[in-house]
Formats: sequence, C-alpha cells, structure tokens
Amino acid sequence: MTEIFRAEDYQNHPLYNIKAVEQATGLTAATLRAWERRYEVCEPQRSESGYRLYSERDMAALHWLKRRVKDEGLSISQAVAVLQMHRGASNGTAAPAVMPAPQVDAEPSAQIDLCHQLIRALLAFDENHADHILSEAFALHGVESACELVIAPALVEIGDRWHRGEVSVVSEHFASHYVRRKLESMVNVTAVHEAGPMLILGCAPGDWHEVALVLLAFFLRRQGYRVIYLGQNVPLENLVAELERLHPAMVIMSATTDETAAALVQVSQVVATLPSPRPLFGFGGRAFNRNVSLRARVHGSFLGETAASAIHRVQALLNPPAANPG
Ligand code: B12
Repeated sequence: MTEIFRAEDYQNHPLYNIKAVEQATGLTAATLRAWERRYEVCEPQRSESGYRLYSERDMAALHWLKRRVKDEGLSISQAVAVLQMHRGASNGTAAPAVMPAPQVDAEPSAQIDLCHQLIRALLAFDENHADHILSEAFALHGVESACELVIAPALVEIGDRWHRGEVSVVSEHFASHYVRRKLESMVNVTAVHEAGPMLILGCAPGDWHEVALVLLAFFLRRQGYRVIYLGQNVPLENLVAELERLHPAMVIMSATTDETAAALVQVSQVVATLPSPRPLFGFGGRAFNRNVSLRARVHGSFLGETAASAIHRVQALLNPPAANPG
C-alpha cells in the first residue's frame, strides 16, 4: 500500500537551493522545474537574488513522488494525483474517488532529450548506456510516458534513418532487438490478471510489425486486463477459432501497410458476423494513421494514433458511461 504523505510532518521554511535538492533526490534541475511548472508539486520560495529555495516539505514531497514513479511504476501525473489526494485528506477537502488512467506527458521536452540520448547509445551499440537511459526514463517519467515518448520514437527514427540509407541494417536490427528484449522482459514480470476482462491482441494477417502491439499489450496488462497476445501475422481462421472458444471482451488488431489493412478489414467483417456473445473489435496502426479514410472501412472502433491513447479508448468502450435516465 502506498505510504501516506503528511505535509504537516515537515517544516515549510525555505532552506535548500536547487543543487542541494538535485543531490538529495537524484532528480535533475530540469525535471524539478518541469514538475513544478506542469504539476505544481511544490512552490519553492525565492532568495533575494531570485534563486529557488526549497523547504523540508518540498524535499519530502519530491522524494515521495520519485518513489511512486520509480518503485510503483506510476506515471508522474498519477503520482501527483495521489499526492493531492493525501494533501486533500489531511486538510479536510474532498479527495477524488478514482485514480486517473496514466497520462502521457503533454509537454515532453525532457523525454525528447532522453530519446536522442537513447538513439545515440543504440547507434553506438552501447547497451550499458542504453540501459542507464531507460532506467532514468522509467524512474522520472513513468512506464507509459517512457515507452511512448522515449522508446517508440527512438525506434521510428532509427528505422527512418535506415530507410534513408543513413544507418546500416545491422544498427537497425540491433536497436529493434534490444527494444523488443526489454519490452518482453517487462511484459514477463507484469502479473497476469485472471479476473480482468479478456482482450486478444494480434497483428493483421500478413503483418510482421509488432512493436506497437507489444507496447499496448504491456500497457493494458498493467491496467488490470487479462491480455492474450497472439503476435505477428495472425491467420484469420485460427483467430476466429480462438474467439469462439475464449469469448474475449475485445479483439484488438494492428496493420502497418495498405495490404495488411485490407486483411484487417476482412477480419473485422468476419468478427461482426460471429454469434453472440460477440467481442468488440478495436484497431489501429500506421496504415490507419497515414490514411485516415481507411478507418471507415473497418467494422470496429479506431483506438487512436498511439498505443498509449488506446488505453483510454479501451476503457471507455468496455465501460460505457451509464445512460442518462430521462
Ligand atoms: C522494424 C521494421 C520492420 C520489421 C518488423 C519487426 C517486428 N518484429 O516488428 C520487419 C523487418 C519484419 C519489417 C518488414 C517490412 N516492412 Co517494415 N519497418 C520497420 C521499421 C523500421 C520500424 C517499425 C517499428 O517497430 N516502429 C516503432 C513502432 C512503435 O512504431 P509504429 O509501428 O509506427 O507504431 C506507432 C503508431 O503507428 C501506433 N500504432 C501502431 N500499431 C498500433 C495498433 C493500435 C491498436 C494502436 C491503437 C496504435 C498503433 O502506435 C505506435 C506509437 O505508439 C519501420 C520504419 C519506421 N521508421 O517505423 C518500417 C516500415 C513500417 N516497414 C515498411 C515496409 C514497407 C516493410 C516491408 C514491406 C519491407 C519489405 N519490402 O519487405 C516488410 C513488410 C512485412 C509485413 N508484411 O509486415 C514501411 C511501411 C510503409 C508503409 N506502407 O507505410 C516502413 C514505414 C518503412 C518505410 N519507411 O518504408 N519491417
């Protein structure tokens, strides 16, 4: 259970400059300023010369937030929401009833910097440095933000450079393999929720691009869904047989090219004719981001342009708001 943060246990006198806070918390000055600006996690007072001065209370709140993100895998916005609940509980104001779904940072300058560092480390085949960058990204920004804003764009950028002939195929393979290995190891240590709604995920028939779907499987498992990941190039007949046997709440499929998007359309048509209880059909992928008009051909719900955006969409589809009586 999350430790309670009690603001009143700490002094609120301005004592520490930003360097001292960096050293004590391990957070960089850029992160401290970003958290302060975006989430108002603390309000350091100013010295006469205008420098920030942090109190014991600020320092404790920053330590507390870092532990939630690093040890419990919360996104920074979730951790701040919990902190505010604790603050509200201790000063008697009402606390929100539910934890928000993870938010991917809207102003991701720190993650973009880490993404560039990751690209450089991977192109230099420097695995130790890449590990270090990923640890920092997970610790400071939470799992969903780190995957969406550091790992995925690094892979896309390296892939694009490969296609432009700027990096070798060996570099691209090394980077893709490294990332897949990391993602798989994280998926493997994420508990399977037997009681959660069952979701079946797979790439469209003929499609071999699976990184985004592995990311989505990981995110949804972290949300408490029972995720069954079928992998690349899922043949229609096998999929239908499994849907009839397992009766999942939703099947989610991705397509990258126009050809595999056409195959996905076909799958959606077959799923739409299955007898009740019929699973919902959700889809996404590069093909539907590039060509928006393709989306209307699928019998199902477009889940958004990124794996992280699909988390909210899946939640909304499986738990539609109650109809307004009257
Ligand atoms: C690695 C790679 C491969 C690997 C895939 C290995 C694997 N295990 O996944 C291999 C070697 C198998 C491969 C094969 C091919 N590839 Co390829 N490949 C790539 C590459 C370099 C990276 C893809 C990747 O992992 N990106 C990282 C992920 C995170 O990004 P993403 O897939 O775009 O996903 C984001 C969004 O699109 C979205 N999303 C994706 N899926 C889903 C699903 C849902 C439900 C949701 C909500 C969102 C979502 O969310 C993600 C962000 O969060 C890209 C180039 C690039 N720069 O991306 C080319 C690329 C995708 N490939 C391409 C091509 C043409 C091919 C081949 C046809 C090449 C060939 N001539 O043989 C074959 C096709 C095989 C097939 N039928 O699937 C083209 C596609 C062009 C197009 N029409 O759009 C690209 C864009 C390269 C290019 N610039 O030409 N490829």
